[in-house]
Amino acid sequence: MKKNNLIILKIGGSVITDKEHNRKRINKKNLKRIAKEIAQAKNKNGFSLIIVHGAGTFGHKIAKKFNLHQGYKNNLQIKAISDLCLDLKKLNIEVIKYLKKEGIEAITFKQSSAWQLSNGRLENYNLEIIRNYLSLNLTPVLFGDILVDKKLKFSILSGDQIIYRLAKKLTVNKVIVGTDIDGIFNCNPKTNKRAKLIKKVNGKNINNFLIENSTSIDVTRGMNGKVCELINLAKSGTESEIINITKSNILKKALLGQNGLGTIIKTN
Ligand code: IP8
Repeated sequence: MKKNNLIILKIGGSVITDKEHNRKRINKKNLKRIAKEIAQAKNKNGFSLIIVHGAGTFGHKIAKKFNLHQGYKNNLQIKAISDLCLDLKKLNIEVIKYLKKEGIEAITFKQSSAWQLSNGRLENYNLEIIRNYLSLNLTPVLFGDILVDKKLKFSILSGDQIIYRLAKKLTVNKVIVGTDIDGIFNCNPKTNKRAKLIKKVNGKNINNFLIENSTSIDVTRGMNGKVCELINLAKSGTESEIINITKSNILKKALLGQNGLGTIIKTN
């Protein structure tokens, strides 16, 4: 693997699950197309790739119902943790299956068996196994999950925090965050037709934008949570871009090196 040839891609849970009806179902059409676009780009440019997918309808509803993001409150949460883990595993298996169908040798890295949180933030996370997978030309696939937490007993790790942690420690060429909207807007584009897309966001101008909370149930703070992680990432020297991967070929273009397809998050 060439050191500077690594792309980290987040596939938003809202894109690959049935967010519209809030059902625990895969959005097969999107997942199939996304896997195809990844394979086409990878075959053309031969980059290494780490994929992180969100939980979508397989995670946020139950996490919210039992307040799993807030840590231990009562024993009803215990069954919910086990149920949530099973659902996340089912979603992850589907993602892996679709990727493999397109010839991408994807492999799950189960973050909750290897890493721990402290107050919702990752602590002592080792990337050795992920590095080894990459050197074997495997494509590690991680996902938003529930982890043991030193302070809260357990909490939720978002895919966006995973992106931040990975990109901070690895030498990455590009960080792409795929969602179901075109990027960051000056107000919520789902509720306001006059919302304007912001092409570049940095630590200074971010406070000028009203980032309303996601319109769906999201325990990891939707777009706000995402932007916070990406601003932190930009501050540590890695820029990222939020793009709409529900639209055909946007992801493929981004993977092939095109910039300016959504909102770029950088320090200056
Ligand atoms: O969908 C959240 O990860 P995200 C994970 O990346 C759970 O925010 C379990 C809700």
